[in-house]
This record gives sequence, C-alpha cells and structure tokens, in this order.
Amino acid sequence: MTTHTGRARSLALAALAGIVSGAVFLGVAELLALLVARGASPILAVGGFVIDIVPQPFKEFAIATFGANDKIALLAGLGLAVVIASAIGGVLEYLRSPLGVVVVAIAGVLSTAAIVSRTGVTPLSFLPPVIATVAASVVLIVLGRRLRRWRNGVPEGSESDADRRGVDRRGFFLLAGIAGASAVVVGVAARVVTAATSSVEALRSALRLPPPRSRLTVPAGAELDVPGLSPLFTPNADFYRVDTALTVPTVDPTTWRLVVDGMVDQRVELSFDDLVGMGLDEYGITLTCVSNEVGGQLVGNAVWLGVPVRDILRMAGPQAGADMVLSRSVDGYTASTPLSSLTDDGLDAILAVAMNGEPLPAEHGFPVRMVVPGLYGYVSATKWLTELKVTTFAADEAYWTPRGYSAEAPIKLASRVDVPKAGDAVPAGRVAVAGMAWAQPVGVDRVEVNIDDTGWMPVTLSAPVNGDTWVQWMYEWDATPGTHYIAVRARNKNGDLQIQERAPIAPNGSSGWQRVLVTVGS
Ligand SMILES: Nc1nc2c(c(=O)[nH]1)N[C@H]1C(S)=C(S)[C@@H](COP(=O)(O)O)O[C@H]1N2
Ligand SMILES: [Mo]
Repeated sequence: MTTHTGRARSLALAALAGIVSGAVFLGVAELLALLVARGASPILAVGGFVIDIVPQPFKEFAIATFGANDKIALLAGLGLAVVIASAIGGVLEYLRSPLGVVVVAIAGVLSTAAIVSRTGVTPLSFLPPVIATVAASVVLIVLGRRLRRWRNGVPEGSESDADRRGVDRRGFFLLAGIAGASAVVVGVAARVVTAATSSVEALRSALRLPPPRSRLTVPAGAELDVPGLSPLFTPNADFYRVDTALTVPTVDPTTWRLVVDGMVDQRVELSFDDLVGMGLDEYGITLTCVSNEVGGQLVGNAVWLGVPVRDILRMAGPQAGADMVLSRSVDGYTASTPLSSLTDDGLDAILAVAMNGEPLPAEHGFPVRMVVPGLYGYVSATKWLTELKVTTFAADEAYWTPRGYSAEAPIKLASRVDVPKAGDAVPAGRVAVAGMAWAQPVGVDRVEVNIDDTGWMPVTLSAPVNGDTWVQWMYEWDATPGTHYIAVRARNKNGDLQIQERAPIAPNGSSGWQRVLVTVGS
C-alpha cells in the first residue's frame, strides 16, 4: 500500500470521507432548521451573506453573465465550494487528524455567524449549525480512523492483517454509503418540505382583497397596435425582478405588521386588515430600476391597488427636522426615500397590495410593498415591507448607499426603441418604428426619432394614462435597403430634454440617447 497509486487511492478515499461528512453537515442542519428554526439554514445564510458582501462590479458581472439565474449560479458555486472544502477536510483528517475536524469547526463557526447576522441571536438558531458541526465531526473522525486502519494496517493483532483490513474496508464503505445517502435524502427532503409548507402561494390564494374604491381610468388610444411593441401594462409574469433576496421571503398577511416609528409623534402599528380597511384605490405607476441601461428592459408598468403613504404617515405625525423615510423589508433590505416624496399631495406614493388585478406576486413583495412615482426602485419600492422609520439622511443610510449608489435618485426621463430590434430582418418599404418613453411623475410631452442623423422628427404618442405611466410611441418609416441608424429622444412636460450624455448606471442611473443599427433588405 505504499505504492504511488495506492497512496493516491487512499487520498481519494479520504476526500470522499470528507465529502460525506460535508453532506452530513448540510443534511442535519437542513433538518433541524425545518424543525426548530426556519431561517437557520447554513447554505442559504452563507449565500445571503455573500450577496451582501460581494463588491458591486462583481454583482454587475454576475447579473450580466447569469441574468435571472444569478441566484442559482451562486448556489451552485457555494455547493462546489462546500464539496472542495469538505474534500480538503477529509484529506487533512486522514493525514493529520484532527485537522479535518478543525475544518468542520470553521465551517460551523462561519455558518453560525452568517445565520446570526440574518436571524439575530436566538438560542434556536444556534442549534442547526452547532449540532451539524458535531454530527459531521463524528462521521469524519470515525471514517478517518477506519480508513487509516484499512489503508495503513494495524501494528499487531490477534486476527490476521488481511481479515482486519477486510473488516475496516467494508466498515468504511458501509458507513460512508449510509451516512452519505441518508444525508442527501434528509437534506433534500427537508428543503422541499420547508419550501412547500411555507408556500407563499397557499397564503396568496387564501387572501381576499376588498374591491377597489376607485378604478384607474385608461383613455381611448392608450395602447398602440404595433407587433413587437411592449404592452402598456406589463403582465406580472413578464415584469422585471430585481432584489437581493436569495430566496423569496414568505410573509403571512394574517401576522404581518407595519410599524411606523422614528421621528414621529406617535408610533403606529397596522395589521393587513387595518391597511386595506383604509380603502384601496387603483394607481398606474411605471417602476424603473437604476440598473436599467439605455434601451434596457428593467422597467415595467402595472395597475397597483393601494393606500397613499401620506395617509399612513399622517397617523404617526412626522416631527420637524425629519427629511427621510427608511423603509425596511422583512429580509433587512432598506431604502431611503425623501419624506416630501411620500407626503406631497401631488404625488401618488402608495403602499401596494395588488398588481394587475391580483395580490402582489411573491417575487414582487407579497403582501405589501411601496411604490413611489418618479424614484428608482432601490430608493423607494421596498418589497415585503415591515417598517417605515421617519428619520434624516444625516442619521440613516439605506442598503445601496454605502455600495456606490446615491442616497437620492429621481428616475431620469428616457425613451427606448422596441421595434425593429437590432438584427431583425427588416423588409424595405413601410416599417413601424416603435418603443416606450417615460418621464415619471411629470409625463412625456414629445418623442422624436432621427434616422441616419438626417434630423429629428416627431412621432405619434399613445394617449397617456397619467404622468406616472410610460407611453408608447410609433413612427412610420419608409425604409430603403441598406444599413441605417435609428436614434430616439424624449422631452417631458416641463420642457426638459432627455440627457444626451452617456452615463453608467452607478451612481444614479444611466443616461444617453439610444441608437440602434438596423439592416433593411431589398
Ligand atoms: N426587499 C427588497 N425590496 C426591493 C429590492 C430589494 O433588493 N429588496 N430591490 C429594489 C429595486 S433595486 C427595484 S428596481 C425594485 C424592483 O421591483 P420588482 O422586482 O418588483 O420589479 O424593487 C426594490 N425593492
Ligand atoms: Mo433597482
């Protein structure tokens, strides 16, 4: 057994022992998390921690590379890291016991820290990572011992060396097989049960909302008929999603509470029934992400059903000197919104409970989120809302502020080309050039296109629903064969022109006039 291949085989088996011990760690932790402390899953806590600490350029890289699968990619990456670390732990335990147990203990400490940083310090949230550490250590020690005795032999013994080794070999594979398989089965089952029994969908379908007190008026001509053009209202299934939540939070409306506190005359606490009991009205508001590039898709429009934030703040009575509301989500995410954007009578900042005729989808903030016309989502549109803290920009900072984004961020007025898309096969002749434009909360006054830099021409606009909602635009183009540039720009009702100068998304939103290259066939 001292040959090179023999040694390589021993090390591979040691790595296997480590991986089995890693699986036991995760399996035991997931089971205990399900039984005693739902937030205390090491893999999800560490994943959430990674999301919060990775530098911004890295996050942008991940979103650009993996898109909506960025969270799955993160989990896969974490899984790979666990396998590698466990294998190293197994080898160390085999060569220099108890160094492998030290690796397990470090994993235990790191995941405990990640869990506590998210769930707070409760005795129960310590249980899953601590018991998992003990179980994984025991498995690793026993497997390591068996392996050493089998591979290296025992000095002297009553049984023959070969018999003894046979027993240790069988013992190693039996224990590794049983522990590994049951860890995977238990761990996966626990995760599935957790996901199914805390199902947001069950809570959503149980929810009955009172009918709207008032409906949104949509004028005739609010929607143009151009194939490929974005619809006026974005279906929920197509609505962009941006958040830092690794798993979508599950919030039960029957136990949900909104707390309004901070610099207020009176702390206010509302239940979901209290909130909808204030009366629900429909609002048409276009939501935009600060990460939307020129021509990008991180923007959508919906009919929201909700209650004005100003009515809720009035119950608490904001004190003189306050200039900001820090809204907080159940997952700890925060946004800083100027107090005046929420209290101004001319602005429809709302707490929304429904989106396009159904309770908020889980990914869009069920059961309650904030929606503020004219401010990028990261400074206003807090999903899974639980708290409104009246405060000052000097005293408090929101999630994205120390991460390279402005504390205040009005949406930059913008226009976009939807058709023809770059790369479309465009036939010569009459071609509809069309797209969207938004200028919340002022409203779009005019959109112009420029073909091949020959001059700006006015386009047809859809009838606006209101200033908070985007509009569609359309231009009938006599396309001639060859390649052409189509540029677009908008102007708002204050007469401001869309900013021509290109800016990146950080720190407060992209700018620039979109220009698409199209090739027209003959
Ligand atoms: N709780 C929570 N709310 C959040 C965020 C988040 O990360 N967590 N992201 C914000 C950002 S950056 C945007 S653009 C909008 C997006 O809302 P949507 O996912 O419903 O489109 O939600 C905002 N609300
Ligand atoms: Mo965003």
